[in-house]
Amino acid sequence: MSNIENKVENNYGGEQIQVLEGLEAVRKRPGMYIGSTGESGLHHLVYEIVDNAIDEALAGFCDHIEVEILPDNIIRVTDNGRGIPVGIQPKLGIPAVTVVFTVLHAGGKFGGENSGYKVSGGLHGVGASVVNALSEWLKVTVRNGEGVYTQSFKRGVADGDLERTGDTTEKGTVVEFKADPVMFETCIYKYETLEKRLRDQAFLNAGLRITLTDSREQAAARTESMYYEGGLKDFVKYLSKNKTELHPVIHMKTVTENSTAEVALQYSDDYNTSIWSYANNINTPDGGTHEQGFKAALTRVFNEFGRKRNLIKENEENLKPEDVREGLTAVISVKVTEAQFEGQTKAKLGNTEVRRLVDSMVYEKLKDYFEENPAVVKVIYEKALSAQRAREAARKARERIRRKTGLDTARMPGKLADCSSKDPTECEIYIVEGDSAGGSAIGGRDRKYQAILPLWGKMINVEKARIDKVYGNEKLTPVVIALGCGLGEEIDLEKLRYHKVVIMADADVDGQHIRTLLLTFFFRFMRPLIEEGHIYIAMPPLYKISKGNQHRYAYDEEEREAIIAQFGGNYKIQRYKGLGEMNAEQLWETTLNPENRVMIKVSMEDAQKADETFTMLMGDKVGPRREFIEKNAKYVTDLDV
Ligand code: TSJ
Repeated sequence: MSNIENKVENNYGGEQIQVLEGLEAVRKRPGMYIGSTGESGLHHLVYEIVDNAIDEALAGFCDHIEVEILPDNIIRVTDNGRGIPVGIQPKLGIPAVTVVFTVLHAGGKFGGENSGYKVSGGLHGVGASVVNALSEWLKVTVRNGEGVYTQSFKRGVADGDLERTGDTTEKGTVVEFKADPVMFETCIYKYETLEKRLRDQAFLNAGLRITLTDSREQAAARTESMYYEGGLKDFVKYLSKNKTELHPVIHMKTVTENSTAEVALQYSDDYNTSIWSYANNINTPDGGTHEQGFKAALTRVFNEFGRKRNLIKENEENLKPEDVREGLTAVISVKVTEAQFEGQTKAKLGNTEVRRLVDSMVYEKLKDYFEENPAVVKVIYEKALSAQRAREAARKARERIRRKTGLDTARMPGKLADCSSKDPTECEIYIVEGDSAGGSAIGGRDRKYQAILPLWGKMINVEKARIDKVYGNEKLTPVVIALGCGLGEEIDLEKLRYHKVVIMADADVDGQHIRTLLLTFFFRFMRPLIEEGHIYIAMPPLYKISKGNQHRYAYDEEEREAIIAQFGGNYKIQRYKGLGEMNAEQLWETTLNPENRVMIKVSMEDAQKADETFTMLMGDKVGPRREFIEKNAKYVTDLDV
C-alpha cells in the first residue's frame, strides 16, 4: 500500500480523503488544470501563484510583489499583503492557509463577502493547490503582523502541520516551490516569458510594483522592477514607443457595481492597428465581447460626430471600421465577477453584458472627448479620412490594373520597348533603371524576343507604403501592366507576357537599392513569379580588358587579373561605373546576348532575404536596425582580427 493511502487510513477523515483524491486527479491529468505539461504549463505555475498575490493588491492591501527565479529553478513569490489567514477553517477544522494549498479551487474564495475581493483576477486560475500538487516541494511563509507561520508540502501532501516559528510586526506571504520534474517536460523557466506576463500585470494594475529577479547564474543575474503609475495609459505609450504619435493618450474608465471597463488609446502615423484586450487581467488574444463593443462604438462615434460637424461631407460615404482603426494602438481591460472564457484556448471573452458596457462607455466618453479636443479631432479625422481615400484608391487602382492587363498592346506603358514575339515562353523583359542604359539596351537588344522597360520616377518603399500607394505608384504600375499577370490575390501566371523577367541595375549601392526594392515588391505582391523561377538579375561586367581588337569582360577582380595574365602586357583596361557607360553593342555583348550573359535566377530564399533586410532597414522600428548594424559591424571586426 502506498504511503498516501496509509496516511488516509491512519490520520484523516472523510474530507481529507476528498483532498487526496483531488490531488491525485491533478497529478493524473495535469493538462486539464494547467493546459499542458510543457513550457507553457510550467510558467503557468508561476502565474497562478502571482495571480493570488495580485488579488491581494486588487483588494488594496498589497503594493509590491517580488518574483525570483532561484538556482535549481526554484521559484519564490513574495508579497507585502495581509498574509494568507492562518485561523482554523470551521468546516474542515484546519488552518485556512492549509486549505488554500490542499483543497482544489479553494484559492481566494474562502474570504467571503467581506474579504475585500470584489473582482478577482484569479478567476481564470485553478488555485494554489494545483501548483502544490505539481511541485516536488512547496513552502509557504505567512507574516500577519503578529506571528510568522510556515508549512511545507511534498507533491501536494502536507509535510507536517502549520507551525508558528516566531513573532513579527511585518505582513506578507512568501511561497517557494520547485516544479516536479516527474510532471513536466521541462523545469527551466524563461526569464523573457515571465517578464512579458508580469509587465502586462504591472500595466494592468497601476501603482503595483512587480520585481522580477533571475539569480540562477551569478554571472548572468538580472533583475527588473516594473511599476507604472499611469496604468493603461503607460501601456499604450509603451506599445507605441517606436511610432510617431498624433496626440496624447486618450483614457477612459467606468466602474459599475460588479464590473469595470477601462480603455486607453492613441493614434500614430503608422498604418497598422494594435489592439490588446484583457478580462480580469487575463489576455484575450482572440478578442470577444469587450473588443466588439469597443470597435462598434469607435466606428459609430466617428461617423455620428463626423456628420454632425460636417467632417464627413453629405455626399461622402461613412467611415468603415478599418478606416477608423488605421494607426490605432489601444488597450482594453475589463473586470467582471464571472468572466466566461470561450474557444479552444479560452482566449476569447464571452460575457454578453460586457459588449454593452464597453460600447456605451467608449461611445459616451469618446464623444465628450471629441467635443472638448478639436485639435485632436482634426488630426484623427485626417488620418481616418485618408485611410478611407486610400481604401477607395486601392480598389480603383486594382480595377484599373485589371482592365489594363491582357495582351492589348495599345494599353502598354509608353516607355516599354516591346518585342515582336507573342510567345511568352521565349519572351524576356529587361527592367532597366535609368535613361541612358535604357537607351543602349533598346538599341542593343534582339527585338524579336527581348523587351526593354526603363524605370522612371520615384520608387516607393513598399514596406512603409499603404497598398494604394503600391498600386498607384508611377514606377511600379508600368512593371505590373507590362507583365500582364496582375498582382496580389488576383495574380494569374497564365497571363504573364514574358517568362524571363530580368532586373538590370548597376553594381553600385544605388543599383543594389533598386534591386532590393524590386525584389521586395515581387516578393510581397507577385510572389508566384519568384516561386515559378521567372525572376532574374542581370550581372553586367565590371571591367573591359582590350588588347588590339580583342576584348574580354571581367565580372570581378579575380577574373580581371586572370585575363590580364593571359594577355600579358600591352593591354587597355576600362572599368564600367555604370550600365550607362556601355554602348548598345557592348550591352548586347555583355548583358543581353544569351550566349555570353551572366544572370542569377532569383530563389525564394534570395527574395525572402531581401524582404527581411528591407523590413529591418526601411521599416519604422529602430531596434532591429541597430542590432543589424551592430552585428554586421562586429563581423567586420571579426574579419579584421
Ligand atoms: F497562491 C497563494 F495562494 F499561495 C498565494 C497567496 C501566494 C502569494 C504569493 C500570496 C497570496 C496571498 C493571499 N497574498 N495575500 C493573500 N491574502 C489572503 O489570502 C487574505 C488575507 C486576508 C483576508 C481577510 O479577509 O482578512 C482574506 C484573504 C483572502
